[in-house]
Order: sequence, then C-alpha cells, then structure tokens
Amino acid sequence: QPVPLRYGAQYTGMRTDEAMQQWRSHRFGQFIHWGLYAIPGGVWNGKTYNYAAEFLKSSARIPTATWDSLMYQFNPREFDARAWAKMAKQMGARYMTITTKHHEGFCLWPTKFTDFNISNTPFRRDILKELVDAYNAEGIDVNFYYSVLDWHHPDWRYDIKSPEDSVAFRRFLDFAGNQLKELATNYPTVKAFWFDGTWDSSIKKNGWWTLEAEQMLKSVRPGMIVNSRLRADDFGKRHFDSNNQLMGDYESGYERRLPNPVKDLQVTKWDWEACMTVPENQWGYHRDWTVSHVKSPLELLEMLVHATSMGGNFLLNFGPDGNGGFRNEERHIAQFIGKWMEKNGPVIWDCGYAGWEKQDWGYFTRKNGSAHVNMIVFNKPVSGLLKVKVKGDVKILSAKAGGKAYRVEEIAKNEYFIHFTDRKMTEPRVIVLETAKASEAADKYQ
Ligand code: H79
Repeated sequence: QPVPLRYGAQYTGMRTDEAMQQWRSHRFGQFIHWGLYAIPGGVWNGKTYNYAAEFLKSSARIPTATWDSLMYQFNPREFDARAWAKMAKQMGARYMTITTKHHEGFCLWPTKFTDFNISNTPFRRDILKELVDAYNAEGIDVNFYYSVLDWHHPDWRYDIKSPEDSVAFRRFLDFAGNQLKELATNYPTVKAFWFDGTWDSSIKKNGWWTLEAEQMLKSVRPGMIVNSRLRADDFGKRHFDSNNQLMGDYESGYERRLPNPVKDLQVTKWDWEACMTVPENQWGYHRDWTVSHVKSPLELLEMLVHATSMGGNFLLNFGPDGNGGFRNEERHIAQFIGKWMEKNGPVIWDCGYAGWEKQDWGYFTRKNGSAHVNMIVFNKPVSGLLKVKVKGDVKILSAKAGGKAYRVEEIAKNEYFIHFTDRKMTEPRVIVLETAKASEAADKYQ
C-alpha cells in the first residue's frame, strides 16, 4: 500500500517529451566548476590543502569576510567563452553544466538578490550570459548547477532548532526561489537545473520547498529538467520518495562513481547521470594535481562508454583557473576524447542500454529500437575471440568495423564469437553488429 505523499514523485516512468529525449540523447556533458575558489586553487597562506579546492574555505577554516573579499580579486583576463565552447564542441560534449553558485555563495551572474556576485568584481562582465550565448552558438545546451547550501548567506541553516531558525530559513528559501526564478527567466535557453547542497536537515524538513522549486521552474520554462538531488518528500526522504519512486526527472546520485555494469542494471529503468572528476576529488581548480591519481583520457573515455551502455549520461568535470584558462591535462583529455568521438560519436549520442549481457572485452550500446548493436572493445583477448551472448529471438547477421567485416561464428544457442584476430589495437574499437529476428532470418541465413 503506497504511503500518501504531498511532496513525493509527480509522475512515474520516464519522461517521453522532446526536451527530455534531447537531454537523454546528449549522453556526454561538460561540467564546469568555477568560482572564487579558483583564485587560491587549494593553497592558503603557503599551505596546500589536499581536500577538494572548492572546499578550501571550509578546510582552511577561513572566515566568511576573508573568503568573500576574494571577490575583489576575481579578474580572469584570459576568459573567452567562445574558446571554451569550441573546446567542448570539439570534445563531443552536447551539453554543459556550469556552477552558477557553489557552496561559497558567490554568483556568476549579476543577481538582484545578493551583492556577492560577478558584477561587483573587477571583471564585472556577466560570465553566465557569455557562456550561454557561446555554447548555444555551438549547438550545445547549457544547464545550471545551483548549490542550495550557502556559506555566505546569513539566513542559511544546517538544521532548524528554534522558531528563529525557522523564520531565517524561510527567508533563505525565498532568496533561493527568487534566484532560481531569475535564472530561468533571464537565461531563457537553460534546459536543466542541477541542484546540489540539499542534504542537510534544514532542507529535509522542508520537502515542500523542493517540490515548489521544481514546479516553479517548470512553469517558467516548460520542458525544464531537474535532478533528483533537489528533492525531498514529506518525510525528508531524498532522490527516491517514501514509495521508492524517483523524484525529479533523473537520478543524480552517482558522483565520482558509476553503477556496476552487471549488478546495477536497475538504473536502465530510469534516466540518470553520473558526474566525474579528473583527479580523485577536485571539482574546482587546484594548483597541485600531484596529490591524487589523475585519470587518463582512456579511463575517462571508458567511463563515458560505460555510462552510455547503461542508459546514463556522463558529465565530465573541468575546473578553470583564476585567469579563465584550462590546465594542460584538461585540454589534452578534451582533445583525446574529441578525436575518438569525431569518428565514433554515433555509438554514444542517441544510444543507450542494448539489453545484452556485458562481456569482459568492453561494452554494448544501441540506438533505441535499432537492429544494430555496437560493441566498444577496450580489452582484446589474447585469443582474439570476442564473445557475444544475444537475448531472445535474435540472430547476428554480420560484424563490421568501417568497411571491414569480421567472421561471426555461432558457438551455442544465442552465443557467438566475433573473430577479431587481425587487428592491432591502439584505441577502443567499435564493431557494429547487424541483427535480425532469428525466426525471420532463418530462411535467408541458416
Ligand atoms: O560540486 C561538487 C562538490 O563540491 C559537491 N558536489 C560535487 C558535484 C560536494 N559537496 N559536498 N560534497 C561534494 C561531499 C559531501 C558529502 C557529504 Fe554527505 C555531505 C558528506 C556528508 C554530508 C552527502 C550527504 C553524502 C553523505 C551525506
């Protein structure tokens, strides 16, 4: 028996409208973390803090007034929105999600609702508008990250423990609601909001507000998409409501990790997105990337393919520096992935879960309803034999990479080897399988 909820999921199943289909088809997005934290870059008074650079204010226990005065130093002379957009386009990203306000509370747009914003820096320009215009001009959708948690705003509360807290936090929620409405109104092409900083008791006790915010954004911009992280229900249950229904439009809990491709297939039943850092845990710019493992372009490309193979989007993070430039490692990653995507993008964009059992050599993807299944091979077995197990009434007719055909050998019922013996692999290889209904193909191909 379902629990009656006022603030739970608003619908069940996946959205099928055009805006959501577009979001889903993009598959690959660029995340950008940019704020005042880019200036110190994880270093304060000569000391390097290894924890996430965007958390420096908290890690180094910097008083709010001191931190906030970084605003008067924010002057990224190299910032060039069009160059950023070109890099994203070349990488193969189809959307970009930018931190309009992170936990520090600094706003990248000239908001009416706090002075702690870009227009009071020496730079003054509306960075958000320049980015939206430049990315949209490249055909890239722009989405807004918004941290509800706010280390700057005096009315923010972690919990509600007194009537005074309740009054203050109510003012805070009005402030956040006003900012969200301002963003959706003033930047009309925004496609989605990516909420963060919503895990504290204060928000969990005000689930009504999360629904109100979702509904307000959807009424200002029909087709608007919000992530599950925004939402809490009547009982403070987050992401999935007390009846286990997904709230918001897609699941956004996979942060710096991906669902297991064998054990977590439940994710193929809803829309989801995983966000990923290049180092172990740095979102904002950190001067010193030697403090943790830095993922290689190949590792990140494999994650993109992995997410796609399970019907999810992959949001890869970049943290520009205080001058508005990208570090060399990030440029290299964008170039490497972009080169692969230029050739192989069609096995990512528009593609999702193929419905077949994962094999050790890599991942399957499939365009919805297509008779073609893509194999993306990362690990070539010594034997050169790639196992494929099909499901149901299906036969494999051919296996091709570009113009080249590979031998398809049926080895058992619904089991095949693709003979991939003659190839030296220097990058992940795509093989496209042509399939047909076994019952219909039997006559032609027996
Ligand atoms: O913007 C990036 C990070 O700065 C931000 N989210 C990404 C996208 C972030 N904020 N906090 N964290 C990441 C980690 C904090 C996790 C915790 Fe919790 C918050 C630990 C305890 C409270 C969330 C809620 C995880 C466990 C409970």
